Amino acid sequence: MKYHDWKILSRYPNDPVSAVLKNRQIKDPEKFFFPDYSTLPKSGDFPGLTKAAGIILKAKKEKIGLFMDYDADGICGGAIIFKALAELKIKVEAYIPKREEGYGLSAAAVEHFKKVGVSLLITVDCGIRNNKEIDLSRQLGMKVVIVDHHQIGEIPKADAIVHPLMTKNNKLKFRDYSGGGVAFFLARELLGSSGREKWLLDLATISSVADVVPLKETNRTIVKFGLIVLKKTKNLGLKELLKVANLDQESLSAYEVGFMIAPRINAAGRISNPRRSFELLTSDDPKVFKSAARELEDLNRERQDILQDTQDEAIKKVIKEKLDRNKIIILKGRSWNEGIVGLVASRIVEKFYRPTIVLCEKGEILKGSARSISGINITDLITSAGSHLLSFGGHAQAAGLSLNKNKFETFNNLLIKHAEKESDQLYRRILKVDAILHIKQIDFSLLRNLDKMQPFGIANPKPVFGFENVEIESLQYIGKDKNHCRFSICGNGDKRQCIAFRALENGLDIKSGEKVNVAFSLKSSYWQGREKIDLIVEDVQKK
Ligand SMILES: [Mn+2]
Repeated sequence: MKYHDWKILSRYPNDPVSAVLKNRQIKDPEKFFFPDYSTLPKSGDFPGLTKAAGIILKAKKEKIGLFMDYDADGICGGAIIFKALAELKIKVEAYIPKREEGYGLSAAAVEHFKKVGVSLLITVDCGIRNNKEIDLSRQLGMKVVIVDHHQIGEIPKADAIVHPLMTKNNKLKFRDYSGGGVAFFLARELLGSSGREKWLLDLATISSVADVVPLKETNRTIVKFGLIVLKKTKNLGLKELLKVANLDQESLSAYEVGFMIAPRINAAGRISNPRRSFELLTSDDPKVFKSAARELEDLNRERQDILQDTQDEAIKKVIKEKLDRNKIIILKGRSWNEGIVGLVASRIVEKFYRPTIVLCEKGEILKGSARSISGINITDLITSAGSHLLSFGGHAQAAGLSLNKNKFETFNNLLIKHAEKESDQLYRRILKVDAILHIKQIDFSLLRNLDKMQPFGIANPKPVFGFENVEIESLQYIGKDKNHCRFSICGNGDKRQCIAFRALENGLDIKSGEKVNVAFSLKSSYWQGREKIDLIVEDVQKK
């Protein structure tokens, strides 16, 4: 299938769960299984928190403006602040920029706030790099509070900055929060740690999962409790969204948040107006949130169609022009959608396992997104050709960039040359297998114990186990296109059911009677009213 090799972390442990915990360097399993809400950072330990809350509460009779990023993290973060202030009967003027307005606070937005009489401006999930716009706001007589989590450059001259990476008065042990996570702490402060803030953990959870921050330490606490809140959310729009999306509220996990809920909230910002997502999450008017939920459902479907078409076109292009012979794939398309190119880049990385940049044309300018593979810092690579770019920024695994069309050839050639220096070893896709087990070790008790490790996601992936030298039996292709493969695996008189999704696409080539090694994760499902265990196949190695 798609992995070059496995990295086996343990063999035949008596207790598979202990083996997984050890692999992840989790030293105190009880603390990990049962996070304690009271271990969230105290007000005084979080930079800027008390000062920002003081400024906001003092301005409660004035007009307060709220600006946020247009993605799921920013919008949920903005909604958290909006709702916390609504609890205190404080109304705010919200401005959600469209993607075309560019990332972060803009002069146009600042002027809008001034025009409508705002005297205090709060930025959420952006602002820390907007020194110029912050200066402008202050020149126009507005106070500014920044609530952000992005990399800090020169510190802007705001009245208060709530940011986990500030060095002054920072007593945080863990600092890798999402923008919405940071907003949650400000909401808690505004509400006087009354406990009311807990109802906002549903939004903080969507932010954390959508922004792919590591689900460990206090982020794990936020998401673990946030999922409980989400299952009984008081957020009417969110409830409606779950209903329209046909999601079972009782069985929500981080997976549904990341792959079903966040994409719908993001869909508006990608191909339409992100204000609709904000309205969904903040309105108590059934007319508003019902139509917003419906619209997001439609936009998400449209987004999926556009993505599929663009992705097909991009993959064809890679194959036809043999772009995957290079150590970086750079693609451009004239009619590609700006809000989609990042998703396309992710799919290309997934398929060809190479760092990838996907650009779309906007007049004389190319704009795009980059995604990378483990071990290659894409922002460093892009920076190595930075003199040919109009703008760029990002982190190790993802970046955004823009350049003049006439610079494309130079940029393209330079980056391909620089990527050549990356070690071949990094281009081998390695599957981490937590433990090789005996077939009989897979049972309901293991499944229950693994469940305590939820929520799974970044930095706490679903455990993967393996069997060695087992035999395939009763293999059949299932599904509409006969693309999925179901088979039994047996050895030493034991037998378990496996399913390999998209088996044909992934190049799975096995027959009944063959001896193989198989790597899998576990899932329970119900069939004819009875619970059973499925082994979801991650990879198969032929003997
Ligand atoms: Mn963010």
